[in-house]
Amino acid sequence: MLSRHPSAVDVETVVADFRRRGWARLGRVASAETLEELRARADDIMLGRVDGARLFFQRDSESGRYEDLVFGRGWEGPSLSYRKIEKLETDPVFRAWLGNPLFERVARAVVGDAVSVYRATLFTKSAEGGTVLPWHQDGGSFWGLDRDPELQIWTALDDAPEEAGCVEVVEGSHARGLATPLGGTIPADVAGREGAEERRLPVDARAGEALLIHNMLWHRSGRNTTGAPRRAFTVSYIPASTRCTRRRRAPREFLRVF
Ligand SMILES: O=C(O)CCC(=O)C(=O)O
Repeated sequence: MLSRHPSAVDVETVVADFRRRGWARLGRVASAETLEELRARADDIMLGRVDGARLFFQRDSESGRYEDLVFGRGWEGPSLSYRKIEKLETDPVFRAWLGNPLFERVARAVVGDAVSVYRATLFTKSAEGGTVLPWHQDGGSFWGLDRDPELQIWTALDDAPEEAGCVEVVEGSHARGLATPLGGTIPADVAGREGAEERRLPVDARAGEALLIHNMLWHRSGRNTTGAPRRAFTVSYIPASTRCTRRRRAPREFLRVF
């Protein structure tokens, strides 16, 4: 699956970078065959060619604006315009990728010996442009956990230059913790006060490249103007001892991967 032997990667340096800046490049790690397989699987899932009953789907908004997204509809028929597909830890192809031995080294170095997955998600920007994703953090009470998670590993399935809506970050922003107790989208006044727009750093990526993204890092992505799809797969790794704190429904159990 990997284009490099896991022991050839200087994980300690990558993790030190991640801790300091809130993000880090792991390099081009997916082999050409794996990339093909992941891309084909993404299309098969979106086009309904495989059973997606256990997955969570959300379509792009008509306008490409985040504010215009419609929630709660799930699968809306075959389309390449789904912006987000979750629960991919239940899909054999994505499950195999998220459990690769290099990600295992990274996850154990950051999270500890026993590792579970909080979420495994495809973020896609279709050839038609996709939807803007505003500044946000991936944690807070919205996530319903007994502690804030830290590590996400993001894999580009396609080239993601700036014009394709690459990930953008506010470097170092993870160090200040949550912007709001709820987590998720950063309110516009808070983003303005912190100068997020001026501090924005576009993190372009090549197909097969993986990034480490701290859950507390302010990050976002824009529309895709390339006319070609920009798909990425992101996985949130948490200590296996993490507990779900939600009360209204049965607490979630997280898949143990390492
Ligand atoms: O790929 C994207 O556009 C967003 C990625 C993201 O927000 C994440 O990995 O947490």
